[in-house]
Amino acid sequence: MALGSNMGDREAHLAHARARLARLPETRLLAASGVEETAPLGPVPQGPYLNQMVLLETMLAPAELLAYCLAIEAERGRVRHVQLERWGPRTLDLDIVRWGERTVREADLVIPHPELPSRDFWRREMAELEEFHG
Ligand code: PH2
Ligand code: MG
Ligand code: MG
Repeated sequence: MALGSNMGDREAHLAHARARLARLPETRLLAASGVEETAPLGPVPQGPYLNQMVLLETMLAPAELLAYCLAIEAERGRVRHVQLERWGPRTLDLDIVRWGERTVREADLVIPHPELPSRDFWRREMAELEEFHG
């Protein structure tokens, strides 16, 4: 799962996300990559991000994990605007990037994440977690 923040206390938002993910039911946080600052991608002018990747082991279903992610984002005051939401600034963004070898193609959830091939920092952070893969 990818963590991202470019508004407010970015470190605190990521720390909150790690703590909350680690305490989800039937879920363990197995590893976390380093936190890195990255230039904003996309068409919207905005500040730099802190990004990080974490490795979870969970018995939750993908849709259940997604629902928890949206709730955790909301805890950090994230407001979803109609316009520019897809690329705009955010206090906390939690994206499910990979789920082992599984694929998901739902209206609100696509795994692997479609941006994975184009985000060097995601692939770099994921490589840091490689040694923990089963
Ligand atoms: N997320 C976005 C848009 N742009 N840029 C960086 N550097 N990192 C992100 O996580 C990011 C972004 C939409 O989710
Ligand atoms: Mg995102
Ligand atoms: Mg997102």
